[in-house]
Amino acid sequence: MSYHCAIDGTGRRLPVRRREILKGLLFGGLSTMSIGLLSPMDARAAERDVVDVTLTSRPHTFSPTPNVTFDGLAFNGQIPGPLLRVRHGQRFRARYINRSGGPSTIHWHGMILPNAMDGVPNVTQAPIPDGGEFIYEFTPGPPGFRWYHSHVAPQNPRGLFGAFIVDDPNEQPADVEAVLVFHDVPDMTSFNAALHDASHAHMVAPMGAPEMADMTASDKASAHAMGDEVAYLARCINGATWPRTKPIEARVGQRVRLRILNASPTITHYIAAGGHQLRVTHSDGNPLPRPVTVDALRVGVAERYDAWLDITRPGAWLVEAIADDGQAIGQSVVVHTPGMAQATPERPAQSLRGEDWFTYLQAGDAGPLQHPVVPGPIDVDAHLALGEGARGAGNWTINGRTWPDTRPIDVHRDDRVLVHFTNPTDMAHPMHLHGHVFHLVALNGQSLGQPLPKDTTLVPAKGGTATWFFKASSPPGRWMLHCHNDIHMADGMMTDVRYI
Ligand SMILES: [Cu+2]
Repeated sequence: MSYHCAIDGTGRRLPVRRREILKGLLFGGLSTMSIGLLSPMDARAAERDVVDVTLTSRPHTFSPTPNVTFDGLAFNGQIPGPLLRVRHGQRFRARYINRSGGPSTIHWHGMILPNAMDGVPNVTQAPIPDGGEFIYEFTPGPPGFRWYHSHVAPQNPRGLFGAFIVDDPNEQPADVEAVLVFHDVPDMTSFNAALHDASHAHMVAPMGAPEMADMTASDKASAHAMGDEVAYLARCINGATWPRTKPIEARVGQRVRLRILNASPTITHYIAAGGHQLRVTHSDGNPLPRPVTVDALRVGVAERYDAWLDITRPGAWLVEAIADDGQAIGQSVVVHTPGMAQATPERPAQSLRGEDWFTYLQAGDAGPLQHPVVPGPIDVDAHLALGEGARGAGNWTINGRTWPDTRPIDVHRDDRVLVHFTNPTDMAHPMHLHGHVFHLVALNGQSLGQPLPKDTTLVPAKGGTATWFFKASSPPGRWMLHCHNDIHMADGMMTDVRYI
C-alpha cells in the first residue's frame, strides 16, 4: 500500500492506486514507503466525508536489524502501524479487527473525542476479545500531529502504535515533510523484570542530560542500573535502524518539516541534526506560542514535536537520537541534497554540554512564579504527588496509591482546573491526560509567560514540579491521567479526570 498523495522531492505526483482512493484508504506503510514522501492529502480525497480504515492486529516477527528477531505485534503487518491522515473536519471510522492473541483496544492519543471512543479497557469500553472487532468513529481533532496505540499492556511496547496526522486546511504544506516515529524494541525479559523493579538494564541518555544528573551515587556505582530500566534490542526510526532508514531528500532552499514522535516505552529521547539547528513550531501537535530554535530536542515518551530544517547548502546530515552508547547511531535518518546520498553524513554532537536544547522554560518564556498562577477563578485545584513504592516493590504511585485505587479528579462541565504535580522520585515522568489539550503554566517554581499547549509533559525529577491548566470542556466521561512510561503505568501510576 502506498501513500496515494505522496509527492517526491521534485514535486512529481507518485502513482495512485485508484481502488484505494475509492475505498477511502488514506494511509500507507511507514516501513515500506520513503518517509520523505509525505504530503497533505490531495483536494479530491479531502472532499470525502468519511475516511474508512481497517486496522488488524496480529502477532508479527519483527527484524529491525539483521541480527534482531522480535516477537512483536503489528497493525496491518507493520511496525509502526500505518500512517493515518485526515483533513480536519473529516469523519474517521476505523474498523479494528483484533487478532493479537489477547484483549485489545486502540487509544487515539491527543484527540478530543467522545469518551466511548477513547480506547481505555474497562473504563471507556470493554476490552475487545481476541477474534473480536470494534468500530471507532469520531471527527479527529484538534488539527496536528497525533498518534494511536493499544491501551492494553504490554501491546504498545510490542508494536501496536502508529502516527496520525490531522491536517489543518489553513496550513501551507511544507516543501518536504517526514514523519519520524522514534521507537525502541524492548527485550521483553528485561521489560518484565522492570515491572518488578528487578531489571539490570542501564539508562540511555546523552552526557549533559538531566537524566544523568538525576542519578544517585549508588545508581552511578551500579553503572546506573535502577531496577526499572528496560534493555532494548534495537532503537529505531519508522521500523528500521540506520543505514536502513529511508533517506529524506531535499534541495537547497527547501524547508523540511519533521514530525517527531517518541513512541518509546520508557526512554526520553534527545534528537538533533548534524549541521543544523531545529526550528520548533508545534508541541504535541499544537502550535507553540512562538517558534523556538534549538540545537536539540528533548522528547519525553509520547511527546511530539514539529521541527524544521532549513536546507541552505548541499550536503548530507543525520537526524539522530543522541545518547552515550553505541546504539545511538542506529536511531538516525539521513537528510541529503540531490546527488549527496552516498556522502558520509554529518552527525550532531553526542553530548548536550554546551548545546542549547529545548526546555519548557525556554519555550514558555519562564519568569517568576505568578500568584495566582492563572488569572481568574479556579474551580478545581488538584495536587498529585508522584511516588515510588519501596525499592523492589514494583509500585509507582499517585498520592501514595496505585491504579485502580487512586482517587479521581472530579470536575463539572466548564470547570477551570489546575493540576499540580510534585515529583520527589529520581526520574522524570511523562504525564499524559486523555481527551484534552491542557496548558503547562508553571514548572519548577517558575511561571510560563507563554503557556505551552500539550497533552503530555515531563514532570522533572528530584523535587520537580509542574502545573497544568485546562477547562473541562471536553465530552463528558472518564479521562485517564497517567505516566506514559509503560513500566510506571502498568505499575499503577494512573488516575482519571471524571466529569460528574
Ligand atoms: Cu513515570
